[in-house]
Amino acid sequence: MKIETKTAKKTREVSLEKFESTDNSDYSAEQIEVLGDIEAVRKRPGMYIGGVGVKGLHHLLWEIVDNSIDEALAGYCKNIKVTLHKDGSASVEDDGRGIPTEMHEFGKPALEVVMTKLHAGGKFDRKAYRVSGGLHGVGLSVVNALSEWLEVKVWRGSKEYYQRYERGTPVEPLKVVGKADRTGTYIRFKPDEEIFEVTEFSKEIVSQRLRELAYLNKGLKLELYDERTGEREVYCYSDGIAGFVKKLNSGKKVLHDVIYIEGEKNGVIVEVAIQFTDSDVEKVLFFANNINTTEGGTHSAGFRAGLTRAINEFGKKHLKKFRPLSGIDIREGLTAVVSVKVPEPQFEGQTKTKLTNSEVKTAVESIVYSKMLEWLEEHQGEAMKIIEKCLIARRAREAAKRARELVKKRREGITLPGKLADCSSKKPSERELFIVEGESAGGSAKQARDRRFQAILPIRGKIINVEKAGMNRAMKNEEIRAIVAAIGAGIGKDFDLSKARYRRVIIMTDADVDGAHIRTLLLTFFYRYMRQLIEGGYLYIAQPPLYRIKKGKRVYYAYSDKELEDYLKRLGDKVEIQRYKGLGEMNPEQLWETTMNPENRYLIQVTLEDAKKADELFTILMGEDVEARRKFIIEHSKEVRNLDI
Ligand code: 0RA
Repeated sequence: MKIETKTAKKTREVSLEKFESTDNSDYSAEQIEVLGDIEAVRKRPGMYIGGVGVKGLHHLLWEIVDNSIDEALAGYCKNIKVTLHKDGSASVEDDGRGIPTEMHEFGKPALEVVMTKLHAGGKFDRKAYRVSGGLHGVGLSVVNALSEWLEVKVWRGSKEYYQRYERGTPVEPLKVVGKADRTGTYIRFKPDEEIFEVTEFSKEIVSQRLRELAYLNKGLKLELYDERTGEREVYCYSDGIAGFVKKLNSGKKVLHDVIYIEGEKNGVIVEVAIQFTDSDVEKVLFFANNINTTEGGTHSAGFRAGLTRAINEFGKKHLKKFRPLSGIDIREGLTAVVSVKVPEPQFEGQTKTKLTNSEVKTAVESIVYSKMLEWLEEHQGEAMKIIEKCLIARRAREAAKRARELVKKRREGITLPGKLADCSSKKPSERELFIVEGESAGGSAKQARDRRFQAILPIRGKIINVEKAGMNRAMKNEEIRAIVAAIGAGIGKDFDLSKARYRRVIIMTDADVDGAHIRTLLLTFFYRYMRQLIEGGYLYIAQPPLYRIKKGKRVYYAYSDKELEDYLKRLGDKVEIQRYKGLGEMNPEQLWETTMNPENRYLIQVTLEDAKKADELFTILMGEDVEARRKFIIEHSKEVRNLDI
């Protein structure tokens, strides 16, 4: 079919002028309203078609195609042909009833009203399953207003009609141009370059949507002819959405033939195609009145509820000790298309693609439940395969969950250890943790500390040798667990310094062999499992004084033998010297003054090298020769003491 195109008026002003120049006496309120409609659409196209880019451009085409589809849904149209023309226009031809041409309002044919008035409908409004509001269904007048020109042909009542519009306004009245032995509508339009940023139709976008529409409307033949390239494609699927699911699953291992379910309830037409695969992905597409409702809605809720109920009902009836499955496990490996046709659909959500009609949930749920259960009963072998797949999915999910929980529990060390005396400050930057050997020293430290920013964690006796134990066994050790929990930043690969609850972690042990041993064990542990703590400069060793020197009423503390010598030289004789062997020999005030008070104390910041040395030395320490070990510890303990004071 070929329609002669006349030269279009270049600007809107010109075409309006032409309209205004017609006889003023005929200038009715109705005409003013129509002009206002066209102007409104051209002023704010985005309001009607969402934008003036690729999407908005194609929206024009979908508006017409949707109208033809409506004819198909009403049962009058079997073929729709879309052509993308060389001149940038597009046309849609269908074999529906044809747009009504009889006189309508204000002495105008219905066709002209439909083409020029926003939300025109009136007595010609085809209510059945129209997509109203939101994205679609804005009306042909919007397409017309945004087209440089539009031509329409209607075959109806054995006649062929023709009319042409430019930028929404008719350039001539509707005319009978011939006889017809068919019915239908042909609309060809050229998107206005004054309006659209993009004016070239995309073959890919058009063909994809037409194919989708063919799947969604079984038996309907949709043809695409791209005149620009000469390509022609025809889409027609006698098995509708069942074919859609088959295509989605091509290449996958499927557990059974596609299950096709259809039904109608409360005016809602429900169609569902289901096929389970052995994969672990769920792919379910939802459509309402041919719109892909990506945000789901009442149809998706109904589908899930109905499917879950059917499978659980079947499982309960046929399996001993059956524990009801959750929807998540049922839907693993599921491919499905759910398509509903709703008389007055309501859409909400970010992109207006969420269906909210509540009657749809009930309809979908009850149809899917009863028909699915029926299918399962009639195909028990395949039904068992499906149930088995669900049980495997559940087992895998529960195992993964347990594993995750275990890791999490370990990382968090459950809760803060009971023997931790935490500090009150909430600022990690000023918080410090003293790891103190022995209950009695721990007790003194608790009394001595400044509880605002100093926390005390007493640890008992020998902690486990992590060098030998490995992380899992190390984590079973109560002292290690307490340390991990108190620091709160995890352990090993999971360690996250940014989560550390303290800015300084201070090892405070006695100045004897046992103290040195524990310090070395701790250094080894931190080196192996919290290396970032050392690299970040968070780990310290406290230095209690070695000697207390008293002359008269004055007291001095020496932290090394050299310091003691210096004091003795300075103070002369008549001095009392006390050698500290353990933290327990100091009262809380002395411990505060000498070791914990930031004003007076000496702290050694542990470097990675120190810790590495401790780690290496430890391997030797663990030998069988007790005497060698003893000697070694004493030497090593000196090394640590002399690190940097
Ligand atoms: C209004 C009423 C009727 C059909 C149509 C519009 C109609 C519109 C388009 C747009 C493209 N193709 C179309 N086909 C039909 C119902 C007419 C009747 O009752 O006879």
